[in-house]
Amino acid sequence: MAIFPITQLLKSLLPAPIQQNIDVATFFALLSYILFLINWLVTTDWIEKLHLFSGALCAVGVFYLHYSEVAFLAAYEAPFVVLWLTLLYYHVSTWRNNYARVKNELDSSTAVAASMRPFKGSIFRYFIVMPVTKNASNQWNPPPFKNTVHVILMAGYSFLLGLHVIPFFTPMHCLADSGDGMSILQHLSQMVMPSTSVQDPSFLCCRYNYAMTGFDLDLVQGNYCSGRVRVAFAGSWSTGKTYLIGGLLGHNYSTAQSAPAPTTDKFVCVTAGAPYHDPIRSDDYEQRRHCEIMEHVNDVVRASCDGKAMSNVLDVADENTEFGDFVFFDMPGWQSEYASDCTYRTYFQQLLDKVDFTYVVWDVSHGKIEEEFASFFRNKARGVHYELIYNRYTSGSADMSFLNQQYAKMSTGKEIMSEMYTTKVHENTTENLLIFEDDILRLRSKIKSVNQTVHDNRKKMMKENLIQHRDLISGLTSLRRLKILNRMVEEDLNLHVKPATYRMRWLGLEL
Ligand SMILES: Nc1nc2c(ncn2[C@@H]2O[C@H](COP(=O)(O)OP(=O)(O)OP(=O)(O)O)[C@@H](O)[C@H]2O)c(=O)[nH]1
Ligand SMILES: [Mg+2]
Repeated sequence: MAIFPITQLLKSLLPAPIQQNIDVATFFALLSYILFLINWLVTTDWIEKLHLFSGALCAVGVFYLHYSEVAFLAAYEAPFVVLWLTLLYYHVSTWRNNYARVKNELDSSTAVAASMRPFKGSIFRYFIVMPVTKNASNQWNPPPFKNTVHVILMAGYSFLLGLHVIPFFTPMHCLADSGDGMSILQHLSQMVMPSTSVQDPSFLCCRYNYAMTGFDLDLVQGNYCSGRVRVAFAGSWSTGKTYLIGGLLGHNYSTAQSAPAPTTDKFVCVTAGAPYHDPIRSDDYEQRRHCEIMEHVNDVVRASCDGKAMSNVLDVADENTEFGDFVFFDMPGWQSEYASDCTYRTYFQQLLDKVDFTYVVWDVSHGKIEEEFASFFRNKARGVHYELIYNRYTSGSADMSFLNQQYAKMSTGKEIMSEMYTTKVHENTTENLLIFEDDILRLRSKIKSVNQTVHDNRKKMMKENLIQHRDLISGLTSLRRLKILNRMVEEDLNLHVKPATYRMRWLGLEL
C-alpha cells in the first residue's frame, strides 16, 4: 500500500511519450539491463562475481529473509548463521590482507608507494588496494578503491548477524519501565541475586506490545493487557447497577443517581483510589489514564458509525481505596431503542469486549432480558468473562426457572444451567437489611477475587493474539519480534508453567 503512491509519483515524473508506452519502455529497460549484466559477467573476473553474489546474498538476508520471510529464516537459522559467518570471515580476512599490503607499501619508498602517498594517514587507506597498472609515462596509476566492497560487506554481514543476536535481548524500554518501579540498576542487582517473584504483568505487556508493533492495536488490544482490572456492570434499565456500585464503594460515586426511571444515561468510568471524589479533571492524567479505554472504544464507534462518537461518557474519580486496583464501568441500562442506534450499540459491544469482567445485573422481579443485549454475551463464557447478579432477590418470590430460561438467551444453549456463577443480592428492605449487607460483603470479596481470573484471561487473550499474528510479522526486527513472541507463547503466557524469572536479569538477556 505504502509503495503504491511512490510508484505513481515516479511514473508522473517520466516524460509523456514514455508514460504512454510504459510497457515498451519497461521492455527496453529490462533488455538493456540484461545485456549490461551479460557484458559484466563476461568481462569481470571470478572474484568480482563472488563479491556481487555476496552482496546480493547479504541484501537478500536483510531485506527479504529478515524483512518478510522470518518464519523460513527462523526454521533454518543455524545454516544461515553459518553462511553469514563464513562470508563475514572471508571479507574480513581479505580486507585485512589487502590493508596489510597497503600499509607495508606506504611504509616503504618504492615506486608503487609513490602513487599511494596521498592516502598516507587518510581514512581512504582502508579502502584502497595496491595498484597493478601503469600509465603511459610508465608510472603507477593511483590505487583502486577495491577494498571498499569488503568494508561494505563486513558492515552488511555484521548487521545481519546483529539481527540474529538481538532477539536474545529484551527491548530496553521494557526493562526500564517494568511497572514495579525497578530501574536498570536494580535489575543489575537482580543479576547477582535473582528474585523468584512472579513476573510483573506490565513486563509481559511491554514485550507483548513490542511483538505486536505495527498491528492494529484496537484489534490486538495492546493497551489493555496491563493496568487495573476493569469490571463493567451491565444489564437492562433500572436493575440496580448504580445502586450496587454504590454498595461496593460504600457511598454513591459523584454524579450517580439512583431513581426508579432509567437514570444512568451515560457510560461512567469510576476509578477508585483517587485523591478526590468528582468527575476527573481534564489535566489529571494520572486518573485519566485508568479510563483511557473509554476513548479507545469511542475510536471504534467513530470508525463504525460514520464519524459519530458517543458523547454520553463520563470519567469519575472516587476516594474508595478498597478497590484501588479496579476501574468500574457503570453502563446505561439497555433499552430496546439502542439496538437501532449505531453509537449505543457499538459502544455497548466494544466496552463489553474490552473490559476484563462484566457483572450482568438483573432485577429478579423485572426479569426479562432483551434479545440484542443477550447477544453480546453469546461468545463469552459465564464465570470466565461474566457473571450474573440477581438483584433485589427475596426468597420465594423469585421465579428461578424463568430467570434461567432468560439466561439461556445469553448462552449458546449448550451450558448446564448452573447457579454456580450467580450472586444473589437481597432486596435492601428493613427486614432484609442484615442479609443485604452480608450479600454486599460477599460480592465485594468476590469482585476482589476476580483479579486472578482477569490476569489469567489477559494471558489467554495475549496468547491467542500472538499466535494469530505470528505469520504476519514483517519488518527489519521481525526475527526479534518472532522469537520474543514464541517465548511468550511457549513459556511466559503458559498458565500451567512457572514463569521463567531468571530472564531479563542479565540486562535483558533472554536465553
Ligand atoms: N430497596 C432497594 N432498592 C433498590 C435495590 N437495588 C436497586 N434499588 C432501587 O432501584 C432503583 C434503580 O436502581 P439504579 O441503581 O438506578 O438502577 P440502574 O440499573 O443503575 O438503572 P439505569 O442506570 O437506569 O439502567 C433505584 O431507585 C434504587 O434505589 C435494593 O436492593 N433494594
Ligand atoms: Mg444506573
